[in-house]
Amino acid sequence: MQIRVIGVPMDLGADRRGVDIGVSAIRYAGLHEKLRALGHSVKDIGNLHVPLPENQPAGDPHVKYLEPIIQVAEELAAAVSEALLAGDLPLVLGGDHSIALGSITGVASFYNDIGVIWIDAHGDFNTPETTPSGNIHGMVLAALAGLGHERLVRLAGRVPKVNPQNIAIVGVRDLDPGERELLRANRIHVFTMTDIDRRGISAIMEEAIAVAGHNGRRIHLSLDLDALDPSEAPGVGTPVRGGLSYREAHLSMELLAACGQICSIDVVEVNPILDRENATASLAVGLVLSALGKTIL
Ligand code: EXY
Ligand code: MN
Ligand code: MN
Ligand code: MN
Repeated sequence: MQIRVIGVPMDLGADRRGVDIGVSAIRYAGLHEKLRALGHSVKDIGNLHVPLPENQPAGDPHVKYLEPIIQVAEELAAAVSEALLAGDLPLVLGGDHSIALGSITGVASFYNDIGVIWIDAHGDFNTPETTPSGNIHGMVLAALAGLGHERLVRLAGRVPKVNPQNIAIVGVRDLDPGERELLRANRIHVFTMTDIDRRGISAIMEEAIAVAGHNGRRIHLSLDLDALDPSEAPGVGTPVRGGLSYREAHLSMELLAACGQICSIDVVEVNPILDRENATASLAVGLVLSALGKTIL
């Protein structure tokens, strides 16, 4: 299959702490060569332009850098749906998790009904009223479910909405009080590290795939590298101890590859400034290869 690589050097959603250079770090980790070695062809369209505001945003501090994030999301949505129209699998490289607003909007505009598997230590389900930081990378899933700032919700709602019941979050271990309530009230399928410890990642991923991919629905995979334990993935913007092991993460990807329903992938929150010899970027490449069938004989 042709993989269309789209770089989005965005770190405004994470308040500018360096995840924008994660895009280059992932490419330097041998992404193209390794995808080709797996038998895929690669079309890399380079990086979208991300405006760099000079200083702290003048707007609402509860949604920092709203305008440039929306502008990039619009462009990314167009690039992703164009890739799908060409029969390619869009592989979106972040950059912080706010870019998923664009990638998922693009996928939803192409497929009428999609599921989302969101692998993350966090819920990313805050609104401007509940956010402790004003960082939009912590609000995107709420916006995709129709909650939060009206400009973010409107962008996501512009296309067939992602049904909140088709969303599964895996790896959660750090929720804010407000988002916990919103996740509960909206009956989002949240699989925490407690669930994983109790039932094992295989059972959890089978259930998450059943939720997101019900009736053969296409699935968008949004992989936040902070879902892994910081001992495996130190180079992330918001590390949280007690995450997925190396094998739990790879088995998750291998099960996703085996289900055959993945239509698009985000890889986000790699922060080379905090990394050790590009280990996290290399891990990200390895996980993408597993999601694209590396262990399927
Ligand atoms: N829940 C915290 C906030 O909303 O600020 C931390 C969010 C981190 C988001 C990273 C991308 O997963
Ligand atoms: Mn406000
Ligand atoms: Mn995230
Ligand atoms: Mn996260």
